[in-house]
Amino acid sequence: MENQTTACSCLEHEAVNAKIIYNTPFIDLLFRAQQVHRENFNPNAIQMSRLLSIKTGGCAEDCGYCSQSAHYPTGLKASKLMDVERVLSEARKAKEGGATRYCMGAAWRSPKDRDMDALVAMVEGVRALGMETCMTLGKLTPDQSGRLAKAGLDYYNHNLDTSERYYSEIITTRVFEDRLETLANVRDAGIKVCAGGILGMGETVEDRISMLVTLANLPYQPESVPINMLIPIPGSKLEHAAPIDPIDFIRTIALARILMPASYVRLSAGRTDMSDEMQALCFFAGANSIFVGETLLTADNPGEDHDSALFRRLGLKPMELER
Ligand code: SAM
Ligand code: DTB
Ligand code: SF4
Repeated sequence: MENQTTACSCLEHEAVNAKIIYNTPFIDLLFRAQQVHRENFNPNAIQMSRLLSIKTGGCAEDCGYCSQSAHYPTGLKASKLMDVERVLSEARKAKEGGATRYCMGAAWRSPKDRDMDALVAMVEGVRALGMETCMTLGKLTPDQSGRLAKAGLDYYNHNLDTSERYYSEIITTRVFEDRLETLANVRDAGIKVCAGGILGMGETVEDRISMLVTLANLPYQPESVPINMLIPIPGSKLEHAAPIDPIDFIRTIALARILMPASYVRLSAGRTDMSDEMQALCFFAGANSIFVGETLLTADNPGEDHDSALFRRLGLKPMELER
């Protein structure tokens, strides 16, 4: 019975089935993930997104992993919402660097209505440059989602970050259900969903599986699934979290690929702490998207020289934009 999956599709049984997949021998797991990957994507093409922090620091939420929360002495200087022109000039540089998706992030619990005009102008401007647009601004109402959708926002990033069970260990200023509500608002407005989480925050394997099962069983699976490896931020609550075992990380990527066959699985934060070999195994396990550039929002990222060398060694190509 141990190895047999059950036919029932309630979330609890989905998690049991997912755990059986997760625990198959590593080589079998990666082989299966790679098969699923090839049925849905070119295995040698990687989608490239670029991030910009359009409003940094001073955030009211207490996310234990974040450099931008006002609750922790991380030493980060807070700034106001960036000018539209500055955002567009940064976006132009990203396009020249090969990015096809531009993701603008703000350290907010939720946007204020007075910020909406500027946000709309950013979406319209970046779209006009010929890139896909993504924003991550915290909680959104149906109205705000509708305005961003009308401006042409392609994706909204809003992560579950961890399992429902572990959520309150990481964040106390909101609940898991709030995240699901925003995801539903965004989806109802017709914006594509980017939702994933962070590994290496002291969660169990079951928490990681549960988070993926929740994502895979949303009414529609997210088009993008960012999997971040915790970047331990000095001063934050999770500064001293024990690092995740790389093999566990790769297994989780493989499970994400198997549970969400047609989604872009993004190897997101934490690549500066991964070897090239670990990243290569993540790509083999079905990751097919990365953030490019020297910085993420506030933390370091490998940068163009390192990534182009890695792509050359692995024979990977940047994915072209399908529009
Ligand atoms: N304030 C918005 C929100 O939380 O939805 C958007 C920005 S927030 C920085 C976007 C995501 O970045 C978080 O949900 C989390 O998954 C990821 N993140 C933030 N800090 C991180 C860290 N130190 N290591 C890994 N991922 C991190
Ligand atoms: C996501 O899942 N990862 C990105 C993006 N969505 C917004 C952010 C990573 C942030 C890493 C820490 C920092 O740069 O401050
Ligand atoms: Fe604020 Fe987002 Fe950081 Fe949480 S993750 S503290 S909501 S910026």
